[in-house]
Parts: sequence; structure tokens; C-alpha cells
Amino acid sequence: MSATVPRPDWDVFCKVIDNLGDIGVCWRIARQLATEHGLRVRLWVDDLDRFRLLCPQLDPTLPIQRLQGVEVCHWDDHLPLVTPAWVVLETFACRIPDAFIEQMAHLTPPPVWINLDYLSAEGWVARFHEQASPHPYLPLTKYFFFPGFATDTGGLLREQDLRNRRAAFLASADLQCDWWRQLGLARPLPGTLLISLFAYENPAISDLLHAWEVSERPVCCLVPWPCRLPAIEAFAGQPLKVGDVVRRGALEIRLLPFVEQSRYDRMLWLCDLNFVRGEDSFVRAQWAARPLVWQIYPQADFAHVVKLDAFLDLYCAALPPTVGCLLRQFWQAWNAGRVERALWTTLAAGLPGLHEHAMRWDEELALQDDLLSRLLGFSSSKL
Ligand code: TRH
Repeated sequence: MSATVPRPDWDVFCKVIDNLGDIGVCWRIARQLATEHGLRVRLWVDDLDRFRLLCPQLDPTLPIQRLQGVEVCHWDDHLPLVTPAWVVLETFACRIPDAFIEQMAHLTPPPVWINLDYLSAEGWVARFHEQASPHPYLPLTKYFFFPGFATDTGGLLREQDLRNRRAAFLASADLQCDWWRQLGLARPLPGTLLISLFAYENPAISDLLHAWEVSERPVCCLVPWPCRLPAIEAFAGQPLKVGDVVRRGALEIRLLPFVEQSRYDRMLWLCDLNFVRGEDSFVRAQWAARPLVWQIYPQADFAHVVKLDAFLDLYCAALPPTVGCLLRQFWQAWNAGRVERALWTTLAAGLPGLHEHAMRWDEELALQDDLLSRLLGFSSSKL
């Protein structure tokens, strides 16, 4: 990186903590900034090996590479001395290096410095969103940006063409056939209940597998396997690998490779029910407009329980009370690690109504500006 290179528009910093949500969100933001808005984006990532799961074209040995319009830089202990971009996005409190912050302070005007936080439906989010935090001794201010579900929060990530792409895919038998073919899978027979299962290890997985095995309706469960789930191996009675199929009773489990984000979206669009986790797949399942069950990322002191309830309050508000109550009970049971068979049977019977609700939810959320438009609006107001 030489001094003659024009100053980038955005620097996005990402630390891959343990799973894929952080880099999943950053990769989306970086690509959206570059492709939808034509901006010069540098994405700094500390763990390129992990990033490669989401972006197979990435070469983890290269310190700098250009991918899908984004300059991807390895963020290691020896960050090169570069001119910071106009906007510096620190994600999920990843703490950008001190030397870089000092560089920021030398610029006039200094970059707009934003920390993007985790998504929550809790009421306090609107109060803290866009709050300023002056640096203790440098002439810099950091702003906090909170994603959320309301107009007075940072909103949700949504590419401009996402809903059109979804409609086109669902209207095209050919595109759907291609999706199955590319994964080397046959399309399940009509009438099969198609479920995707992306989850943390959870004893309730075993409850569900046993319920699906004796279900009246055939069940096909798609499981992205790099996120290995011992409960499924215990059910199968043997170690499993990508490509394996487990059949028992009415249930067929297919172990899938980890696919790129756009292909994962299509899985969510196709399934009758999506089990999702963390943050990004949870948002994508809402944009799939299909029934979903969310396994929240567990936090210390049960902070996640409050967060789960806050979302359920919003999501269930427009549902008939009995259905809302059922959904709440199911999500809480799933997160607590025990799902009774009768609870599954009641949920399965309610899926058509939940599908209609998911479509209305998607419509309503899509009326709001997406996260990136809000981020861009906010950063330009500070430049
Ligand atoms: O991997 P996660 O559990 O990430 C979590 C959460 O973000 C959590 O809030 C955070 O604190 C923790 O990481 C460190 O789940 P999440 O958020 O759904 O991220 C998974 C990403 O992987 C998402 O971008 C979707 C993507 N994905 C694919 O691209 N292909 C796949 O096949 C699958 C299953 C997922």
C-alpha cells in the first residue's frame, strides 16, 4: 500500500471471535458498500482461515487481496502504516489498533468513527443508538450504531435487490433445480416438510429428530455440516461427514457443505421452516419470509434470555394470542434445550399461519430503510 493510493472511503475492522456472525455481517457490509454504492472499501480481518468458509476464493496466505470489489487486508500485529479512510467502522467492539487511531487523529477532518454493535430488539437500543463518545485525549469522537427493528435504530442489513432476487428464485423451477443440482442433491418429494437446521449444540436437537422420525408427513432436514452437531451423530449412531444422508422412519437428514451466503439465502427461501442462530442467519431467515426458530447466542448472566423475549414481544405482537403463545413456548423450549414431542406437533400444525405471518413481517420490515442506508446517511451527516 503506497502513499499514492487514494484514501479509501471506508475501513471496516472485523475480529472473528468464535463463530461466523461477525465476519458474516462485515463481509456483507463491505460488499454492499462496494457493489451497491461504488465505494472504495478496505476490510481488515484477523482470521482469514475462518473467513475462507464464507468466501472460498480467498487466499489466507495473502496480506492484501481484492475480492468482489473489496480490498481484503489481513489484520495482524503489524498493521501497515496507511492513511485511514473517511469512515472507519469498528465492528462489535473489536478495538482497532492504537497506532491506527493516532493516524486518524492526524487527519483533517478526522474520519467518522463508528462502532457497530450487535442486534437487539430491546427498548434501550433506540436511546443508545448514535450516541457519541469523545476520545479521552485525542480529538476524535466515536459513535455507537445499533442495528434494530425500529425506525429510531440502525435497522437491518438488506441488499437493495434481495427481495426481488428471492421472488425470482421462488418463481423459477429452473433456478431451484440448479440450486439442488449444485449441491449434488435430489429435490425432496412433493409433500415433504423441508427444514434447515443451523444450530449450536443443543440437547433439544435429539428431541426433534425423534419427533420427526415418527412424523406423519415426511421430513427432510438440511444441516450445514462444518458446524458439526454431536446430537445428530448420536442419532445416526456413527460419525458423519458432509454428503452423508441419514434415513430413519419419516426423517431424512442431509449433511451439506457450508455454502456461500447467497446460496445459504436460497436454502432459507426454499425451506418450510428454518432453524437459525446467532445474528446474521437470524436476520436472513426473516428476509426469507418463512417460519423460523431462533437459537440465540448464549451470554453470561442470561442476558440473552431478555434479548430473546424482547424479540418475541415484537414478533408475536400481531399474531393471534394462542399462536403467539405457542411460538414463544417453542422458541423458549428450544433455547432451554428440551422440546416435548407434543409441542413440535402443535408447531407443525401451525406452520401455514406462521408462514403468512412471516410474509407480513418481511413486508413491514422492508418498508424501513436498511442498515447500510442509515449508516451512510449518518456518516455523511458527520463528514
Ligand atoms: O456463526 P454464528 O453463531 O455467529 C455468532 C453470532 O453472530 C453472535 O451474535 C456472535 O456473538 C458470535 O457469532 C461470535 O451465527 P450467525 O450470526 O448466523 O452467522 C453465520 C454466518 O454464516 C451468516 O453470515 C450466514 C453464514 N452462513 C453461510 O454463508 N453459509 C452456510 O451454509 C451457513 C449455515 C451460514
